Amino acid sequence: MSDTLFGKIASGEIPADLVYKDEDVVAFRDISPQAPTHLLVIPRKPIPTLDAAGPEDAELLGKLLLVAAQVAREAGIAERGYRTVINCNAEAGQTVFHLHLHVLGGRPMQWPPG
Ligand code: D5M
Repeated sequence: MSDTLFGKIASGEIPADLVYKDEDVVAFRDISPQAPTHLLVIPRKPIPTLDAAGPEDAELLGKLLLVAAQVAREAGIAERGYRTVINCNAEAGQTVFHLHLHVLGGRPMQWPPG
């Protein structure tokens, strides 16, 4: 169930540059940063996509957002601004099928995104 790359990072089987962890959520630096600060926030629960989340995950999804805001503040990107992104499925660019929230900051962002 947790044998994706991010499941293995959550369990500690594969190392990552962790910035936060608790019983439900882990956050770490993206290995291929798209901004000066690029963090990933994941649930320990192996939910493959946002589309696969259900009502039973409501509290966990809320916690992901709160942890994203916390790690953004701690990284020093909150005051100037940052972007959160969840890519859902292939056409949106999702490559790792363990739900993850990107936190990007430290440079001006463009809109619309590519
Ligand atoms: O985002 C998947 C993201 O995962 C992408 O930005 C690269 C990142 N990635 C891939 N492997 C690792 C490891 N080992 N550590 C940290 N970050 C990693 P997606 O939304 O699925 O395209």
